[in-house]
Amino acid sequence: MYWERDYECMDREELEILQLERLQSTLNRVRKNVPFYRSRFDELDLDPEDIRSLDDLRRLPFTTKDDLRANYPYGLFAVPLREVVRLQASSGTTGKPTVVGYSKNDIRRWSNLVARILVAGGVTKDDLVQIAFGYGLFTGGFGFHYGAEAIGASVIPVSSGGTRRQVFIMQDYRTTALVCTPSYALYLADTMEEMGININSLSLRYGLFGGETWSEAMRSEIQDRLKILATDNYGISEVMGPGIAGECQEQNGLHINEDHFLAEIIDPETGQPVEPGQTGELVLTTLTKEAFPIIRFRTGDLTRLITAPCPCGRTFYRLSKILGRTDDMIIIRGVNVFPSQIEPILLEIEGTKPHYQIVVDREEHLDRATLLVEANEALLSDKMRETQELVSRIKKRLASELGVTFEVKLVEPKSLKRVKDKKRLVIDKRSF
Ligand code: DLL
Repeated sequence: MYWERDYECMDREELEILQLERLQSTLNRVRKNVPFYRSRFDELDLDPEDIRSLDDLRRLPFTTKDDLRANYPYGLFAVPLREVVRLQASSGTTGKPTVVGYSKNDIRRWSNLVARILVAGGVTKDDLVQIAFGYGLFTGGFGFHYGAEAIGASVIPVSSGGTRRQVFIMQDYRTTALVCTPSYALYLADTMEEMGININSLSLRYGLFGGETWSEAMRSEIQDRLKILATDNYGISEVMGPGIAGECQEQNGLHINEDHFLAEIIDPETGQPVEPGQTGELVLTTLTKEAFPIIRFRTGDLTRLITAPCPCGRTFYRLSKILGRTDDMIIIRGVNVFPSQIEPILLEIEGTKPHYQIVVDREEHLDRATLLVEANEALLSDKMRETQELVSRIKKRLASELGVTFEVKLVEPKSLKRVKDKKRLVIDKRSF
C-alpha cells in the first residue's frame, strides 16, 4: 500500500512544527529567488524571519491570477529554467495562460502526492488504471499518470475523448479504476448503454473524479450505473495540479496533503479568515515546491474546512466538496474558461461588437456551450454568406484559443442585456 502513514496520520502538533519549518524555508527561498515576492515583502517591511507561527501567515500578501499574468511566463519561477524538467499551463483570465514549472524533485513529490490520493480512493498496485484526462498542458493526464505509476499500478494512458474506444479498452483491457471528470464518467455510462454493454461484464471497481464541480446526486448516479466506488479529488495547476486534496473511502470530504500545502479559508470580500467551519475562498500556500512555489494563492474556489477526525485514520483536515467560484470562471468539459478571454477574440473579428452572452447546459451528460453575439445590422439583414463566414471564424478562433467548441449564434443588435457584473454574462443551466 502506498499510504504514507508517517505523514498522513501525523499528530497535529508535530505536523504544525513541520509546516512552520517548511513555510519558513519556502519564504526564504522566494525572497531570495523571486523578485516579485522580494518587492512584495519589502513593501510590507516583512522579513521571513518575522513569520514565527502559522498564524503569522496572515501577515503575508496574497498572490492572484493577475499576479501570474503580470509575470508571464516565467517571472515567478524560483529556479533557473535549466532546473525545470516540466512545464504545464492553465487558462489565464485573459489572453495568455498561466505557466507553471516543476523541478525533478517537484515531479517526484507530485507523483507521491497523487499516489496518496489514488490509494485513499482504493487503488493498489494490482489495479489497471484508465486515465481519461487530457495529456498535455492540462495537469490532469500527466499528474495521474505519474501517480499511478508510483504505486506500481498498470496505467492505461488513453487521454481524453474517443468515447467508444474508451469503452472498448475498458472492456478488453479489464480496467479496474477509471480516472476522469465526473460528467465524462456519466457520458461513458450513457455510451455503454447505447452500445448494449452489460456493466456487470466489466471489471471496474473504483473511480477517481475531479477537475469540476459535482454533487452527491451525481456521485450516486455514477456509483449505481458504473458499479464503482467514486471519490472526489481536487487540484489546481497554479499550486500543483491533482494531488492537493482527495477523498478517502469514507467519501466525506477531501483530505488536504497538509504536509505540502497550507490551506486557509477566507472571506473573499475582506480577505480575513472566516469563522472555523464556515464557507469561504480557499487560499493555498505550497510548502515544498521548488520551481514554482506560491504564497497564499487565491484559488477562487468556495469550500469549508472539516477538522473533525476521520474514521480512516488520516489526520489531515478535509475540504468539503467545492461549492462554487468567487469569480466568473466556468469549466466546460473540464476546460477552464473566463468570459474575459472571449472579448479580445470578438473585438479582433471585424463586424462584431463585443456584446455577448454565454449559455452553458448539459446534453446527455456532456457540457454544451453557446455563445450569443450581437452582430451589426448590415450583417444580419441581407448578406447571409458573410454572416455564416463570420460565425465560423468566431467558432474556429474560440476552439483554437480556448480549447472549447462553442455553438455561435448571432443575435439582433441591442437584444442582449447589458450587465456590469461579468458573472452575469454566463447563464449556466447545468444542474450538478
Ligand atoms: O483541474 C487539476 C485537476 C485535474 C484536479 C484532475 C483534479 C483532477 P485546473 O485546470 O487548473 O486544474 O483547474 C482548477 O478546477 O480551481 C476548481 O475550480 C476546479 N476543480 C478542480 N478539481 C475540482 C473538484 C485541475 N474536485 C480548477 N471539484 C479549480 C470542483 C474542481 N472543482
